[in-house]
Amino acid sequence: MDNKNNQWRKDFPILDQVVNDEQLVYLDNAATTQKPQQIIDDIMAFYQNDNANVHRGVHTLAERSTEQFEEARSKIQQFINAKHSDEIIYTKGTTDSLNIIARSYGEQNIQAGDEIVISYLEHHSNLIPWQQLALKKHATLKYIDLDEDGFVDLNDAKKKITDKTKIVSIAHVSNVLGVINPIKQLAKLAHQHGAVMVVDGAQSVPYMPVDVQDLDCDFLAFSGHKMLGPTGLGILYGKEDLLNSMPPVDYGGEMISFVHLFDTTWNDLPWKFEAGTPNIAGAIALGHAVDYLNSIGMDKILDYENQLVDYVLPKLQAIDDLIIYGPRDPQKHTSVISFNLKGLHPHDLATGLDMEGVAVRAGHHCAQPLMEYLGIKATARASFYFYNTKEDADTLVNSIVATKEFFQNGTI
Ligand code: 7TS
Repeated sequence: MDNKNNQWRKDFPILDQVVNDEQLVYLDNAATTQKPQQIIDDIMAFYQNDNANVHRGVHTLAERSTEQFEEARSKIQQFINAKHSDEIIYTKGTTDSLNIIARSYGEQNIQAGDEIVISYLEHHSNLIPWQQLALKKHATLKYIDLDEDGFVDLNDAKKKITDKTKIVSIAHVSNVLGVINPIKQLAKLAHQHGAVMVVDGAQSVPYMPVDVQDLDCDFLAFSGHKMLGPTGLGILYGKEDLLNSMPPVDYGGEMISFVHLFDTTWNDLPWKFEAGTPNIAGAIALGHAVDYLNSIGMDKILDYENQLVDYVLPKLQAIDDLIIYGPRDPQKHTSVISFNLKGLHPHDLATGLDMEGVAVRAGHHCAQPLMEYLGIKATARASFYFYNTKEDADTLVNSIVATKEFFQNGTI
């Protein structure tokens, strides 16, 4: 698990650079992952050889680009084990996908007095759409408590999810606490009460095998850029019968069947939800990203990252004055690790780490209600991917110690 023996690292040219006179150690993968050279080449090749708008022309380039665009959809369908490829909607990202669910399914199904249930650890993308929907419809927004490790608490979920609940929406993996939430049980609970289960998969789909049929979730949202693909392209998965029953939210080209002067009929799935020219190169590149991830195997990626956590978490726990959030047990912690050094603002800590070449994120991580729940303002956060190594972990640990000494003594 050192840099030389990591067979994937060489595919990521961006990692091979010096910042602030130090070798870059990129540990901000929960924000966005780096892209392998193969994907960068594929995007260039598309624009060099095949670029044309999809579904519009009978000419050869249009056929080529449409074929690749739809082939990528099938790859993504298989990747999350969806039953049908028309259950895969291209969106701009997780945020866009969640907003579409709220504006389409939510607007159609939520009435005054209904309940929407989320949790305290949600990213703003899985909070504000529900909060605003509840405000607009005079519905009630309820928050499930977290247990002492930071997991969404199933006992509290049993109290909060009632027959009034229409939507339950929970992050599969937290972008702050590094916990994997019990989605399967939550989906069962939601269904027992006649509610739909929405899963924010932004941090889980890149990191572990995700099977929508096994989870029995009704919707899943995720982003291509957190799983080796380009920015601006994400996925909304929904069960076919639900998507068929939902109105489109954006109007324009592609999403129509017939337009008359005073009314319009909608296109079939998935295009009903894909108004306008989509991010064609992005979708095709995400298909290639899925190929790349499959060539490693999602089980292997999960296993590799678990080994990294086993290695780094005890070392971080051994640093005096370093507070680590989420489970103490490495077996329960994903490779998203948030921490604070006592007496130091996380931005100062992240700046100190940047001086050592280590890229981490600091801030509220778009989870202000979670920060409030934890009684803090912000944290620093290191997040690993399969191209990170034990050497990267050692550099992180040594750099935290060096930063601590610098701020305590003015010297390293
Ligand atoms: N949900 C979770 C759990 C996330 O971690 C993020 C992005 C989103 C939703 C939104 O994804 P987007 O692709 O639509 O922006 N999280 C982070 C993060 O933790 N740092 O930067 C982005």
